[in-house]
Amino acid sequence: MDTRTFRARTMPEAMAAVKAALGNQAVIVRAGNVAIAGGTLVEIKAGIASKAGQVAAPQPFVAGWKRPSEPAAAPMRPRVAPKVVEHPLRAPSIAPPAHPEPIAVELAAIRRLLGRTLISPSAAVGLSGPLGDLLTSLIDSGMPAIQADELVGHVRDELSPSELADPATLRLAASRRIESTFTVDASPLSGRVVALVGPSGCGKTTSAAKLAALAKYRKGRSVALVSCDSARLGGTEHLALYAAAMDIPFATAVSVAETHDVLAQWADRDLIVIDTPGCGPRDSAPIAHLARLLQAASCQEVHLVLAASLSDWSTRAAVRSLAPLAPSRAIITKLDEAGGIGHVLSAASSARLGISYTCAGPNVPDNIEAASAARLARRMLEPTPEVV
Ligand SMILES: Nc1nc2c(ncn2[C@@H]2O[C@H](COP(=O)(O)OP(=O)(O)OP(=O)(O)O)[C@@H](O)[C@H]2O)c(=O)[nH]1
Ligand SMILES: [Mg+2]
Repeated sequence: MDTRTFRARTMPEAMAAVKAALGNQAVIVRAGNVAIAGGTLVEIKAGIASKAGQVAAPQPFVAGWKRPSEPAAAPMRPRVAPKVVEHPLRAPSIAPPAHPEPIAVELAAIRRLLGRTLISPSAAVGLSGPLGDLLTSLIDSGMPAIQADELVGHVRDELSPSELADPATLRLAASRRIESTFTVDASPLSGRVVALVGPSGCGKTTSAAKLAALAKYRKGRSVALVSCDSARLGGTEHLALYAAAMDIPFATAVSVAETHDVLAQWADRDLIVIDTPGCGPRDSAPIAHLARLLQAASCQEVHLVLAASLSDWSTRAAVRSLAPLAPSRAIITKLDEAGGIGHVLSAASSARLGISYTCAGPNVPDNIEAASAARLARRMLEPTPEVV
């Protein structure tokens, strides 16, 4: 039952340490983050699945070698089921935890992991073989380890041994399962006024220009562009240049009054795309101001723009801090610059945001596509390029 604990800065590093120490038969019992002074580390508890399916502490193995203190093997006796003793005490009443949901979810996940490795020996997923490869590649792609383990468990339960041995069938089943971990909402823009919000540098302005171009050139709609980005030098000029190049009317609106005026002036336009300043996780006052502007604009759709190249922490922080702007969908940008995309799919999913568009390059209007669940799942299964 003993396990070893491995800590590293990232999940791939921790997985590499597990694999180096325990080899391909390693079974992950638990994975998560631990707080240390000055930050967090990824922590994995792992052991080796013995034939009986138990997670055993790694032992030095030399053929014919026996521990000096080991007693001589006892004669075989039939195994007797352990006696179950009813506990005489009543269960103590425990105050509800401060955050019941995450703890309950975490406990359920740990129970499932332990159940799989200890109770159901045949179900243990080690790090070797096609299922092990699938688990490793999902974790490398940024999927949270517990979610990846659960997904691999579902695939294993769903397929027969011969199907598991067929790479194409395994890939198809994995792909379908991956698709069920996030939502795509690629329906056409439903609102007349659409705003793009997100952390700085994630591609809001470029995506606003791309959406305007799609509406004007592919759908023949009358479009206007608005910038609320007065926060920094050149904030509005970037979008103004795109607007001029595409012959689309453009205006700046940085106060509630200006926003009312601009929107009244363009009451006849089919689509108004609003670009906004980048907001960080500590920008609660600018976010509150932006919320007032979007309300003044009667904005019907807010898309949260998330660059896939952003770190897991920054992505989750953006999702949380920009929640007051009530985004309903997410645009994922910079797929061309990112390694794994699992963290951004998981963040969008936990905020219940359907993915509307994906962007894989800076070119306007080319590098934008309506999101496709199958394409994103395929991307999750692609090997993440090594950085040397
Ligand atoms: N490779 C790549 N670059 C992109 C993509 N989208 C935008 N960019 C580039 O990323 C940089 C930032 O894009 P912007 O559109 O200015 O980002 P923003 O969110 O408006 O930035 P701020 O207004 O500063 O918060 C620019 O150099 C864009 O050309 C993409 O999908 N892939
Ligand atoms: Mg911008």
